Order: sequence, then C-alpha cells, then structure tokens
Amino acid sequence: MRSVVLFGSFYALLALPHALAVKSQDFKTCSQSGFCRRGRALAARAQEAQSSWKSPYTVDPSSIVISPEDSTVKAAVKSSLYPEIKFGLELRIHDDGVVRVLLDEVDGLKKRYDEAASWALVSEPKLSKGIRWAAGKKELRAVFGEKNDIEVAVDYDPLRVRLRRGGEDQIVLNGRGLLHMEHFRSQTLKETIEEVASDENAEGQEVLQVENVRAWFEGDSEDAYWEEKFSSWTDSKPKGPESLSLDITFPNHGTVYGIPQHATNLSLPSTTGDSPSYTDPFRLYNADVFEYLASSPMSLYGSIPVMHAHSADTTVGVFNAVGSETWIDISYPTKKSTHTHWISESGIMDVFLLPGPTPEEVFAQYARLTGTTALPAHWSLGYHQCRWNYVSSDDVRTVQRRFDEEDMPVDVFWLDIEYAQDHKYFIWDHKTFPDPVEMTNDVAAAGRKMVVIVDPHLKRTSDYPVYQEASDLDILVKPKSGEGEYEGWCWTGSSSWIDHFNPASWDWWISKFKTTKNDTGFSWTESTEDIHIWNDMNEPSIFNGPEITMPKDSIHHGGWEHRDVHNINGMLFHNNTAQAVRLRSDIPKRPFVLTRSFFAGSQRVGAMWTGDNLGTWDHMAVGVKMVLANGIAGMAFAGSDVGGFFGNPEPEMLVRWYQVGIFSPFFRAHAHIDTKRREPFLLDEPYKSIVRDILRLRYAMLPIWYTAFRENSVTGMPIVRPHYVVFPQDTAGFAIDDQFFVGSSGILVKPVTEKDKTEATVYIAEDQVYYDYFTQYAYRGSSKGKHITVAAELHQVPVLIRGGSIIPTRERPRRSSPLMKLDPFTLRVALSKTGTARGDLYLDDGVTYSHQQGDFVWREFVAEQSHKKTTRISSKDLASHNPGKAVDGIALTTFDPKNAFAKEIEEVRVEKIVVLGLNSKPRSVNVEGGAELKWEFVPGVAASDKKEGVSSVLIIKDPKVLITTDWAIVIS
Ligand code: NBV
Repeated sequence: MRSVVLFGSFYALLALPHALAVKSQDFKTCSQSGFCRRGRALAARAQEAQSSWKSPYTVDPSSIVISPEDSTVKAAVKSSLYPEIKFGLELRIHDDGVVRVLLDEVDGLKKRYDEAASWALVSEPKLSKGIRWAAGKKELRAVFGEKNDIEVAVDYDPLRVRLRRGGEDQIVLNGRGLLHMEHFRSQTLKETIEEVASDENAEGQEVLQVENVRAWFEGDSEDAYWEEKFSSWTDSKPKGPESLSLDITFPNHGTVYGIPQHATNLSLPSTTGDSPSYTDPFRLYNADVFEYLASSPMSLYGSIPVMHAHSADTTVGVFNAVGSETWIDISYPTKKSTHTHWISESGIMDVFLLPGPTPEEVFAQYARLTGTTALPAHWSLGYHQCRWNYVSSDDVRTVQRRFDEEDMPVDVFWLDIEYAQDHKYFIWDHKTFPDPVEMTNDVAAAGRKMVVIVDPHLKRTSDYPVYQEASDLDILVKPKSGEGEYEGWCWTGSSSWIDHFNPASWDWWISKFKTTKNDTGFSWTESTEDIHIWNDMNEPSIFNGPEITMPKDSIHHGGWEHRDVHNINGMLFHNNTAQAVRLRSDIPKRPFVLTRSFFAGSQRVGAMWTGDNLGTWDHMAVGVKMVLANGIAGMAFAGSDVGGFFGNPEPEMLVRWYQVGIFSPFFRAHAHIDTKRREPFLLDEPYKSIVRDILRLRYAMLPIWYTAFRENSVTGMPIVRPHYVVFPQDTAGFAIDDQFFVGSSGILVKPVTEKDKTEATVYIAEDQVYYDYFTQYAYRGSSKGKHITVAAELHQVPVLIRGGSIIPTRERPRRSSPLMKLDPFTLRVALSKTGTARGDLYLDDGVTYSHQQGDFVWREFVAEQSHKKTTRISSKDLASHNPGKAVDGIALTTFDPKNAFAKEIEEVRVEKIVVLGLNSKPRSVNVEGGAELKWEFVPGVAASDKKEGVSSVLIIKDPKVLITTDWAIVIS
C-alpha cells in the first residue's frame, strides 16, 4: 500500500535507479483472479479434450425471429449444462457492414450490465435495410455488403457465429467452444439439485448426469464464486459468478494488433500455445501500475477492447464492448491464424465484427461506432513543458523567461498537484501562487496556455466546497452497502469520488469550471479561459484500495457495482471535464483535457499519455510502440512523458527522447518531483542547441501535424501510422513498430531509442525514392522491401520524405505556435520516380468551432510532369473539389473558399519552394502566365535515376504565390 505520509523518503526512493521495479505483488495475475482462473481452466479442459470438446450452447431454430426492415435477427439460446436457463442472441447488421452480436441472459435472477456500448458509441448505429436472412436446418445466414461478398452465418449446434468473406471464415465466435456466460444463481442452487437427485430416482439420475457434464465443462469446484480475497482485501461479490468467456478466432489472419494499453510490441505476442512470449493473458483493468515494466501483458491506465487481425489479403477487427475487467489470451496455432480468448468478469456479450477488408476501412468502421478525435486546439500540438511541480507563480514566470532567453518555442506550462492547497483541486495555495490569474495572463501574453491538474479524489472536509457540494447533492460513489459515501485514501488523505455515471453530477461539475460566480456554489473564479485541464489518477487510483483502485463492490448510479463499469470510469471523468472546459466560454472553444485513464470512445474527448514511464532506453522505445497501438484503437492523440517520469536521464538520453517527442501526436516533457530539473534550457552545449533545433522542427512541421489531425478527425486514420497500415500487403513489415509515417504526409520517421548510436536502419517497403529530410540524400527502396542505413548522430533524427510527397512547413522560429498564424510557408516537393508529387494542407483558426461552419482552408498541392518535360506545381482548393465528402459534418458543396478564416490569412505567402529530384537544370521557372522567378539549382541525383546520392535541389525563392489562392508554377 502506498503512503502519502512518508513524502520525503518515499519520493527520494522513487528517484533512485535501483529502486525502479514494478510492485507486481500489488496486482493480480490471472491465477489470482477467480474468473480468469475459471476461464483459463475451461480453455485447458477444451485443449485436453481436443476433438471431443463440444460447446454446450445451441440455438433453438424454432425461436428465430427475423425482422427484415431493421436487419436484426433474434433467437433463443440454451446451454445443455443448465437447460432451465434462457439466453437471448441478437445479431444486427449495420449499414456499413459491421455486424453486432449480442448475447444476454433472459429473465435471469439479476440483470447483467448492458450499458458499456452506450458509453462508447457515438450514437446508435444505423442498421442496414432489407438484408435477407435465410434460416436453414443447421444455420442461419445473411449475405450483404456493397459487393455482396460478406456473409454472416450462425451455426445452431453448437452455437457459432462466423463472419465470412470470399467463402472463407474471417472472424469466428465460439469456434473453439469456449463460450460460457455464467448465469446468475442463488448460492443454494447446488444443494437443491442434490436434493432432487436423492429424492427422485429416475430424474435424479438425469440430474447427476448433468452434474457430471458440468464438471467436465466448468470444473468440479465452485472456484471463487461468492467471495474473493486478494492480499488484505475481500471482494464480497454479491451477485456471485457472472463472467463471460468467449473465444474469437481469426482462421486466416496471423497477426493481431490493438487492445491497448500494454507496454509491449505492436504486433501482439502470444500468451498461450507453444512457448508463449508471456505467461499471463493481456489484461484490461485500468490500473495505476507503479513503475511499470517495459514489456508486460499487465494492465495499465487505460483499456480499449479493440483488436485488428491482419493478413496480406485482408484486415478485420473486433470491438468487444465490455467495461469490466477482461483478460485476453492470444496464440498463433499456425503462421496464418490466430486464436484469442476473452474472459470478462461481468456484462453482456456485445461484440462488433468489423469486416474491413483494409486497415483503412476497419478504422472507418470503428470510427463510425465510437467517433474520432475531435479536432484539437492547434496550440495543443505545440510543446508542453510539465514538471511535478513548478512550485510558485514566480517559478512559472522564470521558466517562461528562460525559454524566451534561449529562443526555444513552447506553448504550454503545466501545474501538477502542488498548486492546490492540501491538494484540494481548484483551490490555489496562495502562499506559493498568490496571483494565479495574473500569472496565467503573463503566460498568455506570449500566446501561451497553462494546463492545471484536477484529479478525481475529493478531500473529505467541510471546508472544501467542491466536496461539500457533491456530498450534499448525494452524487458520490457509495460503498458496498449502497449507503453513504465510499471513502478511500489518496493525495488528499481521506477522500471520496464523484460518481460521473450519475447524470445529476454532470451540470454541477460543468458549473465548477465557470470563471465567473454563479449560483451553483463554488465556481473557479481564480481561473481564466487560458487554463486547460489535466485529469490524472482517474482509473481511479486509490492508495488503500485493492490493486490501488476502487473496491469492485462499491456502488454507482443505478445500483451497478464498480466491477461492471471500472474500465469506463476514467472516460466519464475526462468527458465531463472536457465538456466543462468547452462550455465555460460564451463562444465555445476547443477544450484541451489530458487523461491518464481511457476507454473506447475517449478519443472523442481529448489526449492521453502513457503515464509514469521510467527514464530508461527500454521505456523510450516501448513508448513509441504504445503510441502506435493506441492509434490503432482510435486513441490517436497520444504521447509519452519526454525524458521519462522517474529518474534523471543523461543528456544523450534526453536529446533522443525529445526526438521521439516531436514525432508523437502529444508532445510533453514531464518529470517526477524528486528528479533534477531538466528543462531543455538547462542543458549544456551541444545538447542545448540540438534540443532547440528539435523543438523548432516540431514547430516547423505543425502544418503537417494539424493536417494529419484533421484527417484523423474525419476518417479515424491514425495520426502516426505503423507500417502495416500503409503497406498492408507487405508481410515483412507486419511486426515493424519502431518506424512510422506521420499522417498521409509521406514523412517517415525512425527515432533512435538506443544509446551510442550513430546510424539507424530504416525499412523501405516499395520501389520508390525516399529523401533524407535534412541532407536531401536520395535512397532507393525495392518492391521486395529493403533496409537502408541512414546517419543518426546525436543531432540527427532519421526522417525521410517518401518520393511523391509535398510537405508544407513554416520555418520561422517563434516563441509559440499562435504567433505563427501569419507566417509564410515552405513547400518541399519530393518528386517520385515518375516525377510527380502531391500533398495537402489544412488550416483553420485552431481555437473555435467556426471550422464546422466552413471557416477553413484546405489546399491540395500537385506536381505533374507534362509531355514537354516541364514540371508543373499547382495549388488548388481541395474542399470545393471534393463535393459530397464531409469535413466535420459540413457538406462541401456549400464551401466558400473565401470564408472568414481564409480572409484572415489571405496575405500569407509561400516563401520558398524546394523541389527534390528534378532531372536537370531548368531553363526557366515562372508563375504560369507570369514573369520569371528567382531560383537556384544544385545538380544531383534525379528522382528517376536508379542510383543513390544527394538529390538535385531546385530552390525557388519567394515564388510570389499565396497559400489560400489557386496558382501554378511551371518549371521547364
Ligand atoms: O500528480 C503527480 C503525479 C503526476 O506527476 C504523474 O504524471 C501521474 O502519472 N501522479 C501520477 C501521481 C503519483 C505519481 C507517483
């Protein structure tokens, strides 16, 4: 158990490298969790029985009800083990081909939790019309999809659900017969059966047989059905056993990704089968795992039950909408198939089958279900400087001044828990922060923001209005008795937690963030609209709770146990906080709220980070993989603490970590309270100058990041894209998780995450030219895939531009990103081997929601070669050229390229165009129909050459064209 009393020595210990080790005894292994043990034992019995194993679950064909108008089908299911228990199966086909499979107990003794999907889904999905189901003797089938090539089949005996394409099974539920929905029972049921057995002979015989079958399927003891102990805690389990075991097989996919968050490879290692990589299943149970391991299937702070299954032919996905603790075993019986086994503690079965067949379509299908990342405030893509803690307003001002003196850009300064008096969030400690509003205004004067922490634990004291009001309103989580307030221990000492599942808490919580006085009691008048929020500890982390969290038998709104909603809990706190920040201003502004805990759907709310990583090379490397995995599951706005939270990174490590950070969607440096100060201006040379250049590179590339965020907000395509997403057919790249592309820009990055490196190996999947971003060296890939070696001295981060891309940047160093609003652009035209290129650029005011009314600029740049051996580079408005496609819900047919935002930036110029890989020195370069421009040509390797070497470079200085208007430049 953690203690907050031993502050000094406790923190000091954390900062020491030798003390860095996870306290694994604080967290359950599968064998210490009753339902996981039962689920795995079931799988072991099936494995042993091999072909004689048969699932006891069957569909009653006579019960099938097909409703053609809304494409659903319902059927009664029973288990031969418990013939008296009724289950209901329902299948729904959505209009985009996603199939939703639900199974619940009917008329049970109690109700299973069935609301997980309703928190995750953006809205109730639209169902497909007019699907024709055919109920045969052995199976029920429907064929659908745009090309009529998807088929869903429900086998009756045993129950099995199969999603098929091209006549082949893609996803199979219960194919291995591990489905088991533990029905609600009374603790005395077993005795009743035994009585029957001894009382009535003939029938008794039958009951005994059932008992034997039960033992064969379920095991012969009631393992942790009614109570469970872990360490010093007892879980009272008032509802008894109610777990759900489900096997999901991908018979034609040999690689699976997703189910964040775990510190592990992107391509998920096996946990069962022959020589598994891990011995425990992957666990999804939001947890504050102190000093987590850099490779482990253990739970971390967030859980997204989404998995991609991938092969060179197709990609499919599953979203298992369950909010309770879930363990997932993975094995690869062959190179081309995957077995997974999902074991959840409670809840109905509610599984969405995503048919793909490409990664892009799986992302779109999942995005239609749970939404995309809302387009964030532009400034939130800048650099965030955090530390536990900047100790006073003057400290904040000094840090800001030092950044300015050293010409280092930064957008946001953060305050951790020590700003708050006795950790009563919102309440400034006036001894150290006497002037919070003035301090924030000083930061805002340079276009910057502050982010201040608000944790979910409320100090239980009547002099804390936030707690007192919540207590008076009776909106706090209740203990297992269902009466009073659950009390636990956190930074604040004795604490209680708002029940964000209770709708009565929503408006009240929103009112706490108002910056003016209102009649709902406390409001945060000592705050401004330049203060945004950080939600930490929302798993929730509770120092004296089982596994450092809330007891599972605590009670939420509607009488649900915490066990049912644990993994959703953090998302609701995050969501309600983001709503509050959005609604505090008269003209709603995009909120920035960082969360540590998350669930499916959290992407709609804001950014996440990977929690308390360690200042080690391993943690730096795994952070990259974790950010990629989060993107696979929709949580695209992700990053890891730059520098590592624990420990004191040496300068080399810190430099490398900044190189990782600038290529993360969320870019924040953070450090534990007992670490040495390590703001980049404190570094000695040459490190300081190297980091300054790294920060400036992030700022120069903000147009690329913002354009990638825009695309993600519309399509769900990840912001940082692993290899398989970009080259789904290249089997050699399926396991690559240490290099990635930034959006659709064509920027390929391979950060260095090892000590003493001077070179890096980058995998190129295609027969294309790739240019070094800094040296313009042209590398050649191969259609068979090729590894190239690139220079990676400490000041060099391997960044390549894929031939065929046009990269917009803004290269004037500024103090913060809002100050770049009117800065000119540079376009890097990286010609493909056939002499073409394209790129796009999205811009808007970055703050309000006016882009949803059409106030934005979306340009496409194209380089083409004409027959006369001229290269024409043009810019056109992309929005009005894409009628029918929606940007954030706007029908682009009504788009006005001269909208209010476009007018604000109408004078913004393109100040430089750099063309890489031209064949020869041009004779002339001019704006189409206009005068000759100023240009310079350095000969070198051409894009169409076979050889490698520094490419030819044409620099057009001040091409006299604007960013918002159509133009063409002709190079002949
Ligand atoms: O609020 C203090 C820290 C915070 O700095 C960190 O980023 C969080 O992940 N917080 C955890 C609480 C405890 C850390 C030991």
